[in-house]
Amino acid sequence: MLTQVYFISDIHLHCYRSESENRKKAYLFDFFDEVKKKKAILYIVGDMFDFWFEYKHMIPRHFFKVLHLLQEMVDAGCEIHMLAGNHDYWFDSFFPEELGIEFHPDSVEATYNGKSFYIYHADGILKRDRGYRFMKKILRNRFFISLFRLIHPGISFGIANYISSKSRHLTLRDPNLIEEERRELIEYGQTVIDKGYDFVVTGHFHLPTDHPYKNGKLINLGDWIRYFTFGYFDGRNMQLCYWDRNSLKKSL
Ligand SMILES: [Mn+2]
Repeated sequence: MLTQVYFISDIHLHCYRSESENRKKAYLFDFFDEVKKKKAILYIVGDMFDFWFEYKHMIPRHFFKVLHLLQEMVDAGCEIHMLAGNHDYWFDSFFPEELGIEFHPDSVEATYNGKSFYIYHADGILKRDRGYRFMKKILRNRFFISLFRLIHPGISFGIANYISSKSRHLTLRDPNLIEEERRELIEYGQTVIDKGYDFVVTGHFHLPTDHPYKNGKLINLGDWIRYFTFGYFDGRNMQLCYWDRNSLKKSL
């Protein structure tokens, strides 16, 4: 049987309960179920969590169920890869050691059935992201991380919740800016495909995109806030799919 690979990103799971959060989780768990049944490969291409910061001895309780399901998928024979996003860069040894999930702090290159993939959250690739690229270096600095770890989790996760509740980034985006971002993202994908890859899979932009170029494609995975989109490689072809939200199996 041909290797099947699923890709998902930007789920932005929050550390609080709400109706929309419960709905998002219900859809996500159904999606996980499909991947598990197929014993497929899954790439989580960044920002699965709206905030993840790993302490040495503890994990955040609100993510217990999702972590448990990931472990069940691994036990069932799925191979799972977790890429860093800009909201959830601060992973340590928990995913590889406790869950058997490979963590990738940057981009990943892989080949399945003769097709080559370049997989990247793709934060900081835009021309206007210069300031962010500088911040990224600080935020990923080992010394900074060890200082941040001294903050009590009640405070650090509290701050993260406060910031995400104030963030209106997604609802206030200027449509012109969105199209400019999509253009630049497609250009970026073309540059990578020109280097010899078949498929470029990105997250971060929340702009569902399935753009053929040469013999390959640039895919932006959209998100699980508004679009509920995922990438699916059936062994030969890659496409962006929309999760069927009418087929909810679990009760909300
Ligand atoms: Mn992101």
